[in-house]
Amino acid sequence: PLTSRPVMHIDKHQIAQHNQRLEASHGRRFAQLAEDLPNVEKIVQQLNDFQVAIPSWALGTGGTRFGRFSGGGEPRNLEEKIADIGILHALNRSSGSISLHIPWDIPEDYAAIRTLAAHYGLVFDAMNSNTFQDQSGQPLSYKFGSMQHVDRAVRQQAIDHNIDVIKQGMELGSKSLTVWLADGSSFPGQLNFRKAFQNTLECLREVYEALPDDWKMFVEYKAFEPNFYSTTVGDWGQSLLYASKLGEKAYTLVDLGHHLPNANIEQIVALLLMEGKLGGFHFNDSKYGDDDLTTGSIKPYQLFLIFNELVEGMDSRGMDHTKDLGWMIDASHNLKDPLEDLVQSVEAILVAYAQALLVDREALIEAQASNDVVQAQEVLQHAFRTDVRPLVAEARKRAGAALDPLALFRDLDVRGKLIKERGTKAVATGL
Ligand code: PSV
Ligand code: MN
Ligand code: MN
Repeated sequence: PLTSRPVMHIDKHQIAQHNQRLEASHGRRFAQLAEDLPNVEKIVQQLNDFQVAIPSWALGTGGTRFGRFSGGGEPRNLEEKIADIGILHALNRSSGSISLHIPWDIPEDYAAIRTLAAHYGLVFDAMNSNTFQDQSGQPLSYKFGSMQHVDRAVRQQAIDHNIDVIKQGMELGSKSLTVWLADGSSFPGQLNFRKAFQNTLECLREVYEALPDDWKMFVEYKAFEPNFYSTTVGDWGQSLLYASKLGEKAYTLVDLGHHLPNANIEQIVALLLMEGKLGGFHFNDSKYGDDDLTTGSIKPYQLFLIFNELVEGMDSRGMDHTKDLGWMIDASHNLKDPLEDLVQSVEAILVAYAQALLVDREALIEAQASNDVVQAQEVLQHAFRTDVRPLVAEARKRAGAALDPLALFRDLDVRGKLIKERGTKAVATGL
């Protein structure tokens, strides 16, 4: 039984009523699109099956280190974060899992947390460890790094934390650990690069040893920030080095915001897939750096090109789109309602995925084989310029979700009700 049942929830009847109102216009748009597509049923099914994990830290207003402007009604604890993702999942049926960050999230009663998540149809995606901040009561500081640290005792503390996170994840039914390290240096000469790498590798090895057989470890890279001269897992090459040396349960995780400007992320994705070392994604978008803006809000064509490589690469390796890679959002904002923003992010991901599924593979192969550059571009852009939103909406409808989740969120005044329940001053824990 649930210990606390939130007041705000969305039920089947509200969704059915909403869908009924939109059915006529949706039906027309879908039928028109379906007429031109040979494999529409398969695509709708693939969209239906696709799930994107929601990070627990995206449910509050974050975004900048200069200030925070809460909109009110933010989740005050893990239970309320799960309830928020429950709302999101009820609206779109594509957000069926939550990714926790330890110790921002502190599960006290694992069984109760699992029951609560199951109540909303949610499971636990990757667990995230945190050795980039000092926590209260922690004996040693991470000021000069964690796994790269010159002091073995600091390194041990980071190892112990990661192993503890694995144990917590096992209690919750998670199957993966994401390690993102802020380790690096801000000034030339500060660090011996090779020693920093070796120390980090040694620590990761110890954590890897503690990983259950059916778990994966994701090594996330990031070019800069908080360190601005070097980062010890700074790019996909370094991440791939660690993952290769660690073993078959270790993979590279691509966060879209973690590259130097203009990096060709789709090419990185293609090669990691080829090597069987792509583990998963953190979706977001950026103009400058690790901006963590809404996925698809700045470079939708890049997002489509990434999905194009994913679909092509996964299909050629016989991989299952729904479970062989970890799909997660990693974003945090200052301006938008966090739940509305997540509705937009998930929609953008599904739109890019649908467009990639539309690509005429045979025509593309033919164009490539004959060096027909113009035709290759035509093939890709034909898919990208197709308005696939009716496909995504149809998949939602068939899953029992809302045809227009954002409109329903607003019609039901979800945020207003959350504010009533939690107050205007409620601020989520996290960054
Ligand atoms: C670091 O910028 C990062 O992308 C990592 O995934 C962290 O876990 C997350 O952001 C924290 O906000
Ligand atoms: Mn990330
Ligand atoms: Mn990031």
